[in-house]
Amino acid sequence: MKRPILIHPDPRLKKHCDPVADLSDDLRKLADDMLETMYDAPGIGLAAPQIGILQRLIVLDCVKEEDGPARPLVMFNPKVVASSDEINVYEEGCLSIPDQYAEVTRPKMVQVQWIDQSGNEQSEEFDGLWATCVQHEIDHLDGKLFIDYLKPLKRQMITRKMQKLKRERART
Ligand code: K1U
Ligand code: ZN
Repeated sequence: MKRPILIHPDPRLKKHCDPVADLSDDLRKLADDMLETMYDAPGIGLAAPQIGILQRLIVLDCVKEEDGPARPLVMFNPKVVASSDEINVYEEGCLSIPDQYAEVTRPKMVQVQWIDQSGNEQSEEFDGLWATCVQHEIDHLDGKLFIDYLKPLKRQMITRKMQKLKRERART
C-alpha cells in the first residue's frame, strides 16, 4: 500500500526516531509499503519519518533502470560504523522537499550495519550514490534534512517555497 509522503516543514521530520526492538509482520509490511511508495514517487530512498512513522527504518535502491536489475534494500536500525576521509559532493534532492536540489558534501564511502527484513545482521561498504543516499536516509532518522547542510539564507528560501506549496496543495 502506497503511503502519503510528508512535506517539509513538518515537526515529525525533525524528530529523533526510536530503534526498532522486534521485527514483527507489521514492520515487514511497513517496509514493503515504503518500497512501493519510494518506487512510485519515484525516488532512490525513503525513511520511515517521511511517512510519519518515528522508527529507525529506511529503504533504498540506487540502481538506475538501464544499469540492471533492481536492488531494494530494507534497513532496520542502520548505523554508519566507519566513514572515509575522502569526500564526495552530490546534488541531493528529497521527496519531502519536492523539486529542490542542492550540493551536499559527505564522506565518499561508508560502512553501514543494519538488520535486514529477515532479522539478520548485515554490514556493507557503500560508495558513490549508494553512500550519499544511505547517509541522507540515516540523517532523516536523526531529524536532519539535506537543507540543514546549506547556508541559512538558502535553507530559509527553500522552506518558504515549501510553505507556499503546502498552502496551495491544501486549497485544492
Ligand atoms: O529521502 C528521500 O527523500 C529520497 C531521495 C533520496 C536521495 C536523492 C538524492 C541524493 C540523496 C538522497 C530521493 O530519492 S529524491 C528523488 C531522486 O533523487 C530520484 C528520482 C528518480 C530517479 C532518480 C533519482
Ligand atoms: Zn530525503
